[in-house]
Amino acid sequence: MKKTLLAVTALAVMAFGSACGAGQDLPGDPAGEELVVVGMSQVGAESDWRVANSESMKAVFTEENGYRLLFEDARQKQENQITAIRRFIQQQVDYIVLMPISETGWDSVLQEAREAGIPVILVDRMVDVEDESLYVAHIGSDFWREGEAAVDWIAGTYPDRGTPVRIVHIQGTLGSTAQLGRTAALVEAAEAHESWELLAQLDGDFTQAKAYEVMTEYLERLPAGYEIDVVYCENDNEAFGAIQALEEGGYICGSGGVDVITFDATRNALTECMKGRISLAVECNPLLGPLVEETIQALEAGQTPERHRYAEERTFTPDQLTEAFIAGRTY
Ligand code: GZL
Ligand code: ZN
Repeated sequence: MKKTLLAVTALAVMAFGSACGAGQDLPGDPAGEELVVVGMSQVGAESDWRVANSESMKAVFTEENGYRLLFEDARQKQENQITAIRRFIQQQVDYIVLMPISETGWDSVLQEAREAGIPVILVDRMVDVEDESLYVAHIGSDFWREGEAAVDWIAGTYPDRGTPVRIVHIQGTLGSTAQLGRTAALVEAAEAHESWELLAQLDGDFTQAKAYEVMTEYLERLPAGYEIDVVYCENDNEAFGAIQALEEGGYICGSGGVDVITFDATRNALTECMKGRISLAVECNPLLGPLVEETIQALEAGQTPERHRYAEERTFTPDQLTEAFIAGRTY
């Protein structure tokens, strides 16, 4: 009902000029509505991390806090994100918040947003655009640094003593900043340690189902009992799928067996880590809603926000985890 009313209002206002000036607010809003209208394009709901990220946004951008949030789930398709951004432009939202699924393919739609005078804020992953002024700020993670933490752990756990360190690499959504950074750290480290052998690079697309499928297929091609030292999973949901495939293939996951490494460190992964089936969980903080709001508040106040802000992140090993600690985590 609201949308239809809005559409009718928008048409009426277009005929008589917008009620609150271009790019200020939804056209035709009743005078005095001070809600800041945020059009938000989310990647999807592919992982526990993504669900926590969406919840963090919805908890902040509420009417009580002074916002009208238009939230669109792109179901893992870039074209759905581009369609959503064009809809936000037509609705003349005040801000566009984009969690870009991949780095490329954004130049033209972000130019349309700029021509409409709507600031774009990037969250989580990055975009690779010719003109960096197409977005005003980025809040997310340093994925390279996350990968560095993981490969430092491998180097510490497998000191170079001439025997091969056999690593299976399960990548996240190809072309996403999270995949690019976490992959680059591993590939560079594997080149620096001649005893490391990257046995395979599999595309797990950040989902449990895909990781289970590609890991199962890979294990079927391996000689029975072939030694695997590390499985480097670029997010928790991939780790869950890989562990299931490994255990079905007769492997033991954990120290003395296959060392599974994961990124995100959501509660479920921390529980598996506490039990020892995951050897290292690298945190990737999804709770970015408050940081995004700080950026919008700065823009509302006519200030220039920090261009890049990174979430605080750490790593976890089994000895550091207790049920109480995990229960106290918010995601
Ligand atoms: C990382 C984020 C990644 C998570 C995955 O910031 O882009 O996407 O690591 C999610 O769980 O699918
Ligand atoms: Zn991160």
